[in-house]
Amino acid sequence: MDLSTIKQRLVEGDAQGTVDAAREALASDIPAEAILRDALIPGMEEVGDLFARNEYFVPELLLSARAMHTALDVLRPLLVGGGYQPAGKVVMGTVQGDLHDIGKKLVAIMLEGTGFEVIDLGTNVAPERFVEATRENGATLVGLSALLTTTLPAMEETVRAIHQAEVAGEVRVMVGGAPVTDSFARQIGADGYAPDASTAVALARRLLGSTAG
Ligand code: B12
Repeated sequence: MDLSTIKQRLVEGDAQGTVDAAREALASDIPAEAILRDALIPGMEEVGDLFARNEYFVPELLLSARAMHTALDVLRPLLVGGGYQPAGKVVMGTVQGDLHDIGKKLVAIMLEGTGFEVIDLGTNVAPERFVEATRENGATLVGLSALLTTTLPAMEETVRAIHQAEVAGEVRVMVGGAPVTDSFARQIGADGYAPDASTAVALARRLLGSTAG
């Protein structure tokens, strides 16, 4: 099974076909990381391009997103694997008003895979819920995701709420998502920005290292 078939089925929104193709690829010793990096992520990018060109609409996006989630569920245990030392507790969520969660889920999987404990609050998460969950779980890192330019203000508000809460000083905030940039992250007072899931892991390590002691 080649990677282009997996990608093609994801673009077609065929969840079962995507998972079957991914399983066949795994059985022929293609690593889970390669399936993710070289088939699923480029597939979602293509779906995004089709949407931008008005060739795909929301129902097609939903089908491909469902296929992506189903495939991620199959890959997750293989990506997580490993038996690493717990590296820290991270609260993750997509900011209020925003329902996109594929990228956030990928970041969460990569963090789990490298030994972090992740509390995933899901999508459309209010600023106070981030503050509450951080306190309840004693997390020292919060990851905020936003995919819409219209929800960037909610990201800013959430960073402010976390920094104003009593946990301020101990908790670091990292941000990401397609419309987020390094300069926007700095502008809203976030502690770090990463453009993708693997860079997010390096960032999380750096930020938690800097809060140690
Ligand atoms: C799938 C999708 C949907 C699905 C979401 C399903 C789901 N469960 O997530 C559905 C159909 C629900 C949807 C709805 C909408 N969508 Co939409 N959607 C997309 C699409 C095609 C792909 C997003 C995606 O999953 N990418 C794949 C992942 C892997 O990439 P990613 O999310 O960027 O994540 C990576 C990095 O950004 C980073 N990252 C992400 N989060 C975080 C967090 C941290 C802490 C860190 C460090 C890093 C990080 O790491 C990730 C992994 O590498 C994008 C197009 C695109 N190319 O982005 C449009 C897009 C985001 N959607 C768009 C729009 C307009 C909408 C709707 C308003 C459409 C409508 N008219 O109803 C609604 C809004 C709903 C809402 N309130 O949120 C626009 C946004 C335009 C803008 N600038 O604001 C886009 C860009 C499409 C376009 N070209 O116009 N959408």
